[in-house]
Amino acid sequence: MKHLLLLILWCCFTPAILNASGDKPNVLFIAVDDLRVELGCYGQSWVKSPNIDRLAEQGTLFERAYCQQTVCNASRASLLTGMRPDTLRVWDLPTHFRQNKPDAVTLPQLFKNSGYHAQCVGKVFHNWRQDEWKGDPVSWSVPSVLHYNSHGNDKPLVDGAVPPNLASGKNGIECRDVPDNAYFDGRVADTAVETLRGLSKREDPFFLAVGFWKPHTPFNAPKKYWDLYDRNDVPVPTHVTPPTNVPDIALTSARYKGQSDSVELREMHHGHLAAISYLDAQIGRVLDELDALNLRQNTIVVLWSDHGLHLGEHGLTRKTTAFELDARVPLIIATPKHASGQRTASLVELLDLYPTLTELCGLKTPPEVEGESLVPLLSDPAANVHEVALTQTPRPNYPRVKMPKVMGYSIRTARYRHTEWRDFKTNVVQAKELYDHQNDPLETVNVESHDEHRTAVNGLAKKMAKVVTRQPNIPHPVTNPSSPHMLDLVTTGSDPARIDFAKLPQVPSKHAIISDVRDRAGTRVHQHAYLAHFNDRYWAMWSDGPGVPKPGLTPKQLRNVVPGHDRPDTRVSYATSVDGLTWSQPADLSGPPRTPGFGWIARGLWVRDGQLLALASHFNAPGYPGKGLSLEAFRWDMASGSWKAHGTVLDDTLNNFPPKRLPSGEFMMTRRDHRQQVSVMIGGSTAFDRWQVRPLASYDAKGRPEEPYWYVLPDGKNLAGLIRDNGRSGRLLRTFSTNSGRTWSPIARTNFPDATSKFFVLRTSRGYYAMVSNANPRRRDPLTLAISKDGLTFTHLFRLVGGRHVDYPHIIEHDNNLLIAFSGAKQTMEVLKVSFDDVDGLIDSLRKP
Ligand SMILES: [Ca+2]
Repeated sequence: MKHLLLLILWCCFTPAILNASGDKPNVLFIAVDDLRVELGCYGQSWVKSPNIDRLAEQGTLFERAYCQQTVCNASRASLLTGMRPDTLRVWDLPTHFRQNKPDAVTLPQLFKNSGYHAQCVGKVFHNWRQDEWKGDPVSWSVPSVLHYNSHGNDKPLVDGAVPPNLASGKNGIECRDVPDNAYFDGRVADTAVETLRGLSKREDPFFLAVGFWKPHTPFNAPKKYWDLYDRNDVPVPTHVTPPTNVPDIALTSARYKGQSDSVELREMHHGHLAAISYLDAQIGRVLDELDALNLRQNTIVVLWSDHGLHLGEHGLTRKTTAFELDARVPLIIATPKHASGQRTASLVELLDLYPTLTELCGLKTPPEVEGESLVPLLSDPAANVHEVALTQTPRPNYPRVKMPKVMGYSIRTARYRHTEWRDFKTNVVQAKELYDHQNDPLETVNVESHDEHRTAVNGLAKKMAKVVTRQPNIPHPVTNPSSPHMLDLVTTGSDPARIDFAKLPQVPSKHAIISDVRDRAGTRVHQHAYLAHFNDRYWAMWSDGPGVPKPGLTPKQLRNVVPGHDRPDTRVSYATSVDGLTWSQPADLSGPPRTPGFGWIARGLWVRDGQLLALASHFNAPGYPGKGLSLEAFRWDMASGSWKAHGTVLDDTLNNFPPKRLPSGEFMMTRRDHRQQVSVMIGGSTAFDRWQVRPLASYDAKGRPEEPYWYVLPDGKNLAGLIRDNGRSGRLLRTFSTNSGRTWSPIARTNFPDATSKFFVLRTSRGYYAMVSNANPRRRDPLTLAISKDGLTFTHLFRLVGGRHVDYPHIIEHDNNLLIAFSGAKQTMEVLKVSFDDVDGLIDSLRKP
């Protein structure tokens, strides 16, 4: 009855729901570059910005809006992903946010994924110097246009001869009598107008981002915009020296050392105003078109600038400071549903735009988004969403793919700006600033040490501590390879001691036994499981040798006790299966050892050049040390249906897992030699036996590295190497390579628990990394599955199998399943078949609400 009622309700309401989604508002998202708060609508009456002023009258103007970082790339990446620069680890120009957060869902991408047509005209994502990415193509429904270039390339494009430059030409300043579309922004406006006309005919709602390049330097607006101003009336800054008592670190090397009223400074400000008016005219054309197409009543218009600018003030030119002039930005939001002509003095951050727009359009905000929705302020401009607004800037001010040495964190309250310069590694405060905007709006005196502000300083330090929570020491292959951060579970966080191995969520699976010698009373051993899928069949291989029963135990007890192993005459066996669950009878692969007293140890299946190779090391038993060690290959001969000796892969080698492709196209695998030194072998592409050996780690290093494994990180370039620690630290060790395995960073001990037994990591077709290991440092029980999105930090830990001794896992992926092989008490060869949908279901069930 209840279901019937639900069905009736569903039938009644579905058309209404569909209709409602069809009424979603459009978004016109206007980005401008380096526009500080210098506009008519912000009270600077000398600025001619009639179109932006008109937009402000139609919507809500934010008087205290602040960017997250005072430089293009970091500010834009933060706004467009909804994450702070420290979360993204993007503080410079060359780093693209997807290098660190490959799965970030950007604001336009979320709209695209929610049924919107998302399109980009002009500079929206920072892109220059990120040639590999050129914006963020996955964010948009169609390729971006006019979005990728350098400001320096914005030279006049006209028919015939270029009219003469009537300005000085210093720093690219130009005043030429050319049409608007001689420069980038005129063409951006032309294209945006054209695009709006096309979008007005579509059924689906749109998210149109229009990114203008001005008033970023060079100041080269067409002459008619220069003519709007009389140079003699152009206001120039009165304070062209650094604030009193300012710490050096607050300044940058972009200094202005001239007088407050020099010819040079006056021209610069004239050019800046002309650039603003030129920008304003282009924005006006786009807004006029929106009105002409009757789209305004269903379109939300947002205008923002990525950060501010200095033009002589404080003796500085350009940006990347923590001063108000760089941190504060114009922000206007005009919606059809909220009152027009509103102004709010509430503190807001550009980070807030993401959740504001999702709320306005009825979309679900991703949990990673760190801003606050500003919708309450649109309804009530006197409301508050933030106690403080946080802006940051690193030192050096352009760190270029390196970790910043110092970070300037600056908070703005209604009255004060308080800045702390902190050592980025230790978090120790090196310098402080305080500006009292009530008495000193131009920030001319740092009053941090003034007695009358003592109480304010203490309160601000507390507020700062609240918003600048110390980020975990997040790993990065280039900027932070020594970080220990590898475990950060959604359930119990980063402390491995908090993991309750008895209570891990169980992964559903199908189970099968390939081979079982537990009825041999500990006289036989099965270990070192390896899998492959080749020629429509699953293949398994393992070490199969004599065992030494533990004395004094009954045959029943011996079933679950690991026998002595790695004895002479150990051989390699194999079996095959069509479905991964029903296996053929085990059969001999290696034959007897070639030298008396030696044995074979299984080392993995390698599909190379359309052939299936089985790798096995020939070793001097017992154990692996000693001369005569070699890695040998066997080849599956299809014609005879048997294994043939194929030759020596490399002498003095015990690899850990079969070779895998590097980004360079070569193969690589990790190895140990007979002296237990750990290295990588690179090559294998021109011939199966052609390799170069490079050191990975040695016993001289910290810890006792053994059984390493490696994989390519999501950036497609850098490698992570994980190593178990035979020194019994109980943690996995980690190293990174940024040059395809040729050199590796110093080994760091991570916070990921390790039972000092073999483990394996697979990058799955679902995008995440799956690691199967013995994560319980106390015993080889259970076998666990750990999941990581970025290959650096593992966020989920599940139980695969346990209640007994289990080890030597290997995983492969085939046909939407994981097949996981392992050994039980070193006397069985077993497999688990796990469906990706079940793993996804487990991950979803642990998602934070
Ligand atoms: Ca900028």
